[in-house]
Amino acid sequence: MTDQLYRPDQLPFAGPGPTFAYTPLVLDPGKLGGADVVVIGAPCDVATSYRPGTRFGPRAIRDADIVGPPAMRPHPGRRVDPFQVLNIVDHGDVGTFPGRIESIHAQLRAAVAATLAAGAVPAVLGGDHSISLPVLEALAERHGADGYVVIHLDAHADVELGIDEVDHGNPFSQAIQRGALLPHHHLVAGVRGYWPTTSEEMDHWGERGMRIVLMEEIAERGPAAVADELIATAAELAPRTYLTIDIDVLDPAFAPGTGTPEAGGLTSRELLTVAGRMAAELDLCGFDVVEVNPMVDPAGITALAAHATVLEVLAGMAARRARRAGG
Ligand SMILES: [Mn+2]
Repeated sequence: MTDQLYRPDQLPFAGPGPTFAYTPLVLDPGKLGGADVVVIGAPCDVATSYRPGTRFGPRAIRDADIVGPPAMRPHPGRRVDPFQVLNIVDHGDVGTFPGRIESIHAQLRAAVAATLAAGAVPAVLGGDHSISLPVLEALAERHGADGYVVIHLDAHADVELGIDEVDHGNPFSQAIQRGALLPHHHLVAGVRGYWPTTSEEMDHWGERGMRIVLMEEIAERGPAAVADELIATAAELAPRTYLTIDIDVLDPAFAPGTGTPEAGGLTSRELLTVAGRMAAELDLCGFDVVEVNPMVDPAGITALAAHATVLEVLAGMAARRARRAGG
């Protein structure tokens, strides 16, 4: 047993680079059958408005693992190991020459479609937030726009108006415009700061039923009460939920490594609790963690938070699965 601890192929800091939590690498989309969760990296930053570098995000999130193989990460609170309960594989990264956003999006949409066709849930590692658009398109194609809800944790609502081209500030208004998302199925929480989510946008989308929870409201009511509301609303609106987490929903104290940081956000602890609950209490049809930018991430703090968030969501999903299997 002692020897096994020191096997060089089981060290978290050595070797050719890890898959997510050292799960099996399955590059062939035709071989995803039997998987419950498929991790897909989307190393894209061409849609970024301010500090670029999220093309290095998926690698940084995978590298933030401190345990090493095998894929075994028991959650101490939930008493469940997601890697035992769920068959989780890593599909590698989609990608092409960095400037070609349409090609990157097309590849991601195909990878998500293959994942859904295999009956699995995509876990997408970003990448700038534009990558949520092809994911939502694949989800709508599979489940219908009325078949899912988006819970969106972010400092920004990402619903710009009047911009035809896709960028990381409009994946959700683009998805609505393309018929892939219903406006009242878009529940955003954590919005703050001065990167414009304008009053005009707030009014426009508010009139169409979009729920935009400002960070101020989370601070007043508490994250648990807001999570209760979002979970209840999502469950009422559709049978499944897509959870999209822009790491900048965290305060820059916890996530400085991101393109457009905004002071006054959630703590890592609050995000872990809220995201884990959403995974445990709703049927997730997929999730993403985006906007991790290791180029401006001292000590890898942000990647660490993103990695922990992914694990927490997986543990929540596993707890739900285990509870249901147990009756
Ligand atoms: Mn954001």
